[in-house]
Amino acid sequence: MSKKRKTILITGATSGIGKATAKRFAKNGFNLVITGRRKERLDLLKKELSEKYGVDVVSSIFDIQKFEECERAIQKLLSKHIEIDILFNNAGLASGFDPIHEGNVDDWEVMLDTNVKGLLYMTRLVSPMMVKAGKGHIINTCSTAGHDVYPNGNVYCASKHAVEALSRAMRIDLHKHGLRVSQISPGHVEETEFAEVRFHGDKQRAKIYSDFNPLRSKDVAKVVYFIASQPKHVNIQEVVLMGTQQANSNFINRSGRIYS
Ligand code: 8X3
Repeated sequence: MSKKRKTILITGATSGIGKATAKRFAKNGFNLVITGRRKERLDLLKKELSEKYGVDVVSSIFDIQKFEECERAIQKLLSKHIEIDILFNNAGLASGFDPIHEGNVDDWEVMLDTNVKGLLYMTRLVSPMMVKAGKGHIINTCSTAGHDVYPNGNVYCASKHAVEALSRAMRIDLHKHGLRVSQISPGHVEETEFAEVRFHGDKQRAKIYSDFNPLRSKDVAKVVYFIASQPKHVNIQEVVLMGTQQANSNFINRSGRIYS
C-alpha cells in the first residue's frame, strides 16, 4: 500500500452505510480495508473503487461474531504491514421485531454478537496498534436506538445503548494515548438492508420508508467523512442525524415523502 495515503478499515462494507462510506473515502483518496462476510460483494466493490479512484483496496472476509476469525484477519493485515488510521466499527443489524416476552433467542444472540461483541473484538484487535502509534480514530456506528427505546425494539435498542456506553468509555481509556473516538447515531436510513434483515427477508413488512423521506446511506457517509477530516485537535464526539420528517424514534411525520 502506498505510504502517503491514510487507511480506513470499514466493517460491514458490503452494503448500506458501510458501502457508501467506502465510496466516500475512496473518492477522497483513502486506502481501504473493506470487511464483511459476502466475498462476491467485497470483490466487486474492491474492483470498482480501486479502478475508479486509484486507491489500494484490501478485502477481508470474515465473520465479525467470531473472535478467532477477526484475529486472523487482523494478523493478516499486520503481516502485510497495513496500518489502520481509522477503524469504522460499522457492522450491525436488527433481527426480529417482537415484544420481549415473544422474542427469538437466536435473534438476540446475533444482534448482541454482532453489534456489541463484534465491535469490541475489532476494537480490541486494532486499538493496540493505534495506541502504539499514538494516533488513530475509531468511529462507531450507533443509532438513535442508542438513545431512545421503542416498542419491539428491546434487544436491538439495548445493543445500541451498549455501543453508546462503549463509545464514551473507549474515549476515556484512549484519549490519553492520542486517539479519537467518535460515534454516529443515524435514525431511519433507506438504501440499506436494515429493514429487510430486521423482518427476516419479508419485503412487504420491510417497506417502512414509503410514507416519509428518510436519510440515505450517502448522507451518513458524508458525516462520517466530515468527522474523520477534522484537524487533529478536534474530535467530533457524536453526530445524531435523522431525516427532516423524523423527530425521534417514535415521532415520524408519515404524511408522504416531502422534500424528495
Ligand atoms: C436504525 C434506526 O429507529 O430503526 O438504527 O432503530 S431504528
